[in-house]
Amino acid sequence: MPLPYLRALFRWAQVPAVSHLGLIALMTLLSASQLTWVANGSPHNMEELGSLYMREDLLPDDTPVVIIGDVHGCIKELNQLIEIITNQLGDNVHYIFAGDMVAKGPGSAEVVAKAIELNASCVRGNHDQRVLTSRYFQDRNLPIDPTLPSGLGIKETHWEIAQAFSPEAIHYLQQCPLVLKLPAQYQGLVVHAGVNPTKSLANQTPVELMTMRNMLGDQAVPIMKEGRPWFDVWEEAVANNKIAVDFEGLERIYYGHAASRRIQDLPSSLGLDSACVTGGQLTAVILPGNQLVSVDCDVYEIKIQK
Ligand SMILES: [Mn+2]
Repeated sequence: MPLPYLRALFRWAQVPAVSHLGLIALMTLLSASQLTWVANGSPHNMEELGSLYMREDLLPDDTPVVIIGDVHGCIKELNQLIEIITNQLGDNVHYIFAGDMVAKGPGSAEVVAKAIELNASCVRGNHDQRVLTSRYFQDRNLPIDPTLPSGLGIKETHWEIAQAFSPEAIHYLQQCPLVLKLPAQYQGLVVHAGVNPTKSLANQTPVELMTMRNMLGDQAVPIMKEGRPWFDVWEEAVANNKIAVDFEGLERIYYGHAASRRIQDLPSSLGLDSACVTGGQLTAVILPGNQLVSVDCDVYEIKIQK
């Protein structure tokens, strides 16, 4: 595991020094399902361990924050959106990408280059992860693992993006955590797909955070035809004071991933994926104030009705 990830892990675990004892303490903090995933050899998981946790250090307290929904390689629309925000707020803005910056649209490399140029933060989406997983296999000359979880399986497009990406672009995606805690005044966090309201923040799994759409009982599922939208369950949990202790002060969840649901602006959650790549809009929210800004998008992918 690269050293920066270890450092992030130990910072999260509040283990003061990188040591064998620290590593043991860390492993006991990981949930059983995460350990199983590691043990099964899904290789991207090892790279991801260090990114499971929040990079609070990346977020300045005194700068407006702009969270951008799923870009999916739509570089023209991203540039238009940033131009509108720059005209309104100037350059002293901290951008956060809510995941799925890459794949489907025409400009994955350009979008990541723009994020690097902006010194933007990010959370990792399932498509970003699929590119990282592809690169992992390519670097080691390994065949694709056919048992990857639903929503994280590799398609040709992820494989090709990974082959074409520079080391800098890959590194950018690698350092995107699964959860990003916002500065305290916003009382929220950013995640790609959603959170499982029945569990603590510390016990969320990478698969849930990157792929979930609904809750079926206490299970997060990546599909919409069973169960209820996870954010409905979350809203009820917040309203009834039923969230885990480590979510307190982080009640408003900003997320992407749910293109077919478009903007979902609820008291304790805001869905920002307005389906740019299939000809919808690219949307951002400005904090403080929760102002939504959108641009219309060309059609890059035809949505297949399932
Ligand atoms: Mn997604």
